[in-house]
Amino acid sequence: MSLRRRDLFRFGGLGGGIGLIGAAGWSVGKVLGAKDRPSAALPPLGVDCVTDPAAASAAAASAAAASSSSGATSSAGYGEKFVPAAYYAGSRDSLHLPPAPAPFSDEVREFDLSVVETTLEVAAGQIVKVWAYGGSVPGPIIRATVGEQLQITLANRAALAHSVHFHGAHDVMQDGLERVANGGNQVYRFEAGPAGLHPYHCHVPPYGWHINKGMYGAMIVDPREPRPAAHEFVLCLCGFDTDGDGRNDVYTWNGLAGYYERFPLKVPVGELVRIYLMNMLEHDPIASFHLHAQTFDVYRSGTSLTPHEHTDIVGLGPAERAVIEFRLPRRGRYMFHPHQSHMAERGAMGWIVAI
Ligand SMILES: [Cu+2]
Repeated sequence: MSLRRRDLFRFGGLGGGIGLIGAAGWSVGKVLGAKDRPSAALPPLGVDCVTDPAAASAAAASAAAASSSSGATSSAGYGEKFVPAAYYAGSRDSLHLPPAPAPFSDEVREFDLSVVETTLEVAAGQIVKVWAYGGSVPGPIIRATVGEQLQITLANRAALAHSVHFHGAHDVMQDGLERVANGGNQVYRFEAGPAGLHPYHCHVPPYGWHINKGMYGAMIVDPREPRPAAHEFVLCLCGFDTDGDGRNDVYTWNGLAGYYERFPLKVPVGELVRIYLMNMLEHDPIASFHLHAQTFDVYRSGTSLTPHEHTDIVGLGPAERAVIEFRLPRRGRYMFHPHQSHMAERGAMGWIVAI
């Protein structure tokens, strides 16, 4: 069962604090003069700085399990309940390892983004129905060099209408706004550009719903003069509203909650690492990527070869993306996560291991 927002507040002391303040006759925001101060000891404000909310939550879950025999599990820590089973090992490889950059070609590069309906166990025991480009969530990584001709085919094998709209620059007649009905087939042709990282996603309204159901992916457009060789990864922040209340209950990098907590990315010590970051969350106005214990260069949207910033966190609004580069100077586990803690604690915490 998913952890609800009300549970987050239940043990945070916030509601209890307000209640106690009200019971004591204090109004929020009132400034007390010396003569107003009660002589008796002040009542506790109810803001509990001692009890670990996760521990309290775990204790409550344990108590609930004991009383209902429902089998509820602990949610203490960084979302252990979300960590996927061992047999998921390697299942994200094709989604976080982009194809190697290829030399510029005059040949048309062809990609298949046909849409199927399938299911995805986004977190342990939480299976959601998804629409999947090319059968995966996120969809396949598309990679080309700037100026190359692309041909993208979408055969819609799902019941509802869908489309694929690419970010970046292209012929407006190839913008992917038209609905492709069940059984339909649409071919999009455009020139790759500009160099950078561009998401693609369904644009059939309500397109936020379609995106939340898994309809997005990454397109890497390489500059003619390639970026320096590096260990490259794609990390797409994905959210899932599992109960239909218009808010995300599970947060993932590349579709599976807790995946990079159990199966960290591995890189050699001291070698250049490049991550293509993308935020494809619906329902959250802002997200971020934060790396522990090391800073990185940020190339916003990847459209410049000069870094915009050197930092340890980059904010990402919906559909925003960034290319980041860094080296990890010593062996160890380097944590990464959105700095929005509810996202980290609901599945989007991971590790990069330097070996
Ligand atoms: Cu769609």
